[in-house]
Amino acid sequence: MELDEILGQIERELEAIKDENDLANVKIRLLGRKGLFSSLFENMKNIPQESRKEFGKRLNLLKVETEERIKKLEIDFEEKRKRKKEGASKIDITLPGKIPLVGKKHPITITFEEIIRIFTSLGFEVTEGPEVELDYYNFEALNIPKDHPARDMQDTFYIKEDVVLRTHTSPVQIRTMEAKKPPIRVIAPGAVYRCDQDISHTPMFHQVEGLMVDKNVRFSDLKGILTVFAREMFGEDVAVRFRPSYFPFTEPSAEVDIGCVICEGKGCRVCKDTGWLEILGSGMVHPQVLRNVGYDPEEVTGFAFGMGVERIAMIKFGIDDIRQFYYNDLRFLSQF
Ligand code: 2U9
Repeated sequence: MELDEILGQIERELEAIKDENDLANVKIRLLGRKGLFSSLFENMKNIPQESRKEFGKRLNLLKVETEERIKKLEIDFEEKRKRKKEGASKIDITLPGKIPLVGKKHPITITFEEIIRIFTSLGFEVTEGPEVELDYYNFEALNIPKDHPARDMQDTFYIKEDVVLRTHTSPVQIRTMEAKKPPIRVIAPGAVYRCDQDISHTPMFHQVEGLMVDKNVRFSDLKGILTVFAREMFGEDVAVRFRPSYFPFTEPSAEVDIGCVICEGKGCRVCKDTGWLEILGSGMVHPQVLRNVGYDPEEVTGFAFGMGVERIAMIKFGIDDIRQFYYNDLRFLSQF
């Protein structure tokens, strides 16, 4: 075999290599024990004496060259394999991590829980009832007359002629009294609905109402319980005052104010320069309401109160627009 022929064969073999498998086979075919170079060296004895030495020298050089080229191909394939492996599992540990969002309680939930904590610690039980309510439980039983503005289509969401979305949680207390005898000491937290919307009203809002009925429940009990509540909710040193008012279902009635938490009574925009903030309404349960549930007002008396949870939350957290609670804006909600 001529050297040129040998060179050509080697070149073709090396060129055809596509992967490490091909390379290993070519290596065996060229450099293996029974490979091309072995057989060429074996055949040297058939070469005439005068050219044998020169041919041997050339063949040796060619073998070394071939070995080097195969070695280089092996290194190339090895590196390619390494790079591929690294690329697949490469993590850039300098990138900032993804911070998971941690849920928070809604400010109305926080306020609900605080109000409930205070009244349950004073011996009140939590009761609940339907949000879609009979006209009777929402109005009639509570001594709210037929011509009262609250009963107008403009002020109440009517489902049917005698079915409404409750406008307060008072029907829960009526149902409680219908179901059991005094002593009664309950609070009724929940959603209520009124046809109304502006900076301080949303069509759905939340109330906590309370009722205590027993022998000898007096106005002083009302004052004591609600003063404790105001101090627990807004601080030991808060000023509390009871101001005469009117509700169809209580007599006498009183609204409860606290000294303005913004200006501490000096007068500001929030308290409209009065120095006071209204936090709830209250009163002695009207004798007619007691009769409506079959109680004898000569035997038992009671006091009741009602507060808007949003209003309490607005005062507590210093929020001036009630609608903020319901925009679902996390920049607002994540502050509490
Ligand atoms: C029964 C008898 C009486 C509950 C009461 C108020 C006064 C009151 C308002 C506060 C702000 C409603 O959310 S608000 O708009 N409530 O002023 N509520 S006395 O009286 C009752 C309740 C049940 C059987």
